[in-house]
Amino acid sequence: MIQKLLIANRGEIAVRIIRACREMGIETVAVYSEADKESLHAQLADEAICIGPGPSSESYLNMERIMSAAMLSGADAIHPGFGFLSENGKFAALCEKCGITFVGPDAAVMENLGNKQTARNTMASAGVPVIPGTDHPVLDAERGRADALEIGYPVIIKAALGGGGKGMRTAWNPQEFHLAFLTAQKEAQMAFGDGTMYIEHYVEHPRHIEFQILADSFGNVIHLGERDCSIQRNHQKMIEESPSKALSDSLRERMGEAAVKAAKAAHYVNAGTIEFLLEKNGHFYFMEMNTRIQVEHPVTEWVTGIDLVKEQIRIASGESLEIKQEDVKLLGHAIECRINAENPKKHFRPCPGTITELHLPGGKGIRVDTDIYPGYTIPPYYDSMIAKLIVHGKNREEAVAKMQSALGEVIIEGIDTNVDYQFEIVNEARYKSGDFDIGFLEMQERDS
Ligand code: MV4
Repeated sequence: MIQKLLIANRGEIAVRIIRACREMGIETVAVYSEADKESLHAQLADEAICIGPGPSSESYLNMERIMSAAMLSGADAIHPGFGFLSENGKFAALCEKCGITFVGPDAAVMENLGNKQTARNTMASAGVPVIPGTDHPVLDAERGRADALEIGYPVIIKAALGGGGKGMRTAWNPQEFHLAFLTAQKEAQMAFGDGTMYIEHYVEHPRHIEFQILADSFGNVIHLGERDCSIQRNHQKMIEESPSKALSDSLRERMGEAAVKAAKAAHYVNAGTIEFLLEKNGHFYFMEMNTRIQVEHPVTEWVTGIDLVKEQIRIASGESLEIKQEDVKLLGHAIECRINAENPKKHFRPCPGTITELHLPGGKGIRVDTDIYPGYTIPPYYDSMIAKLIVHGKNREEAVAKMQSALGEVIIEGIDTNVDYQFEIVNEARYKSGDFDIGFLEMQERDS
């Protein structure tokens, strides 16, 4: 049983976790940086402990300070949220060592999946479809060049410790390979301190489809359907929805079975996400597995009626899943727009500052997950996402109409935001048709 939980995070996700705990009768401990003294999460928690200066490296990424706060407050569990330490195997291991429940999978499982090459091999051995590619680490360009020829061009060179687009280059022919490899490897070395690479055939014009899974410590694994996250720019997701227009019931069943198989193969426990690339012809491939609660979890919550954060906490407490696969029904359609403090007209430059005026939409089928309030000053140190606007309708058409209406109502003064940019997207014919792939926003930018 978890009685007191420390949230090793900030912003809207910290608030989201505090709310789940309050409903469950669990005491909450917030940690906050000196830049977050006025933050909502620090005010809403039962206790709040300052863990250091604004820069993340000295606060939200500092394992020792967070662990000290957990010890000091007598917390018996830590929820890492997303970002920061959420996928750090060393932190999960430290929790284990200190006798604190980490709300997530155990360290070894996290590290196996964190290495995209070993994750690929785990999935391939279990019979989960993976993209044709290397089954060994690639450390030098010459070896890679031979592998690429065997795989077939175009290829994509990825960092084993990467994910999210860093340390990644495509090569369209053998002439391009050498430079692409060295560039990707150098970037990987800089970002992750490791130049281990792997190579895959480059899949053109796919959708990004991810499956939410829940796994308890008794070997029960279920999937909660998919999220279509194809609307993104520079590997930053902008709009996510569930269900995906690209999935028939039978494809959903097959991809869902593959997702469950993937989680079982990894000996996964807690909430997790299996990312797939889906080709237009219906072929799908495992890409990576995320071992955290994700930003876009609310769309799944809305179509399934399942509270994912509560399930995470129940699973971490050692409870077994009460939901059976046949009980999971996807009802209606949900869409999420990420609202960022940034200026789309200035290359999406982040725009911290003070919110002078604020109106957020509401009503039937509208949910806003945020930590902002009038007079709040957004600090410059963290991610620019300040709110998530989630809508639910009986079908995609109604959900899109609701998103158009809700975005049109938002007033955030004092800072620049991407609200108008999001409004334009959801009013585009191509977006409304639902016929898009991961190139949608890049296409847009070339047009305008
Ligand atoms: C790919 C791919 C095509 N083929 N792998 C981007 C981030 C990282 N998670 C993997 N990514 C991709 N891997 C193969 N073999 C295309 C991408 C990709 C992408 C994937 C999902 C959503 C948006 C994307 C944007 C550009 C590239």
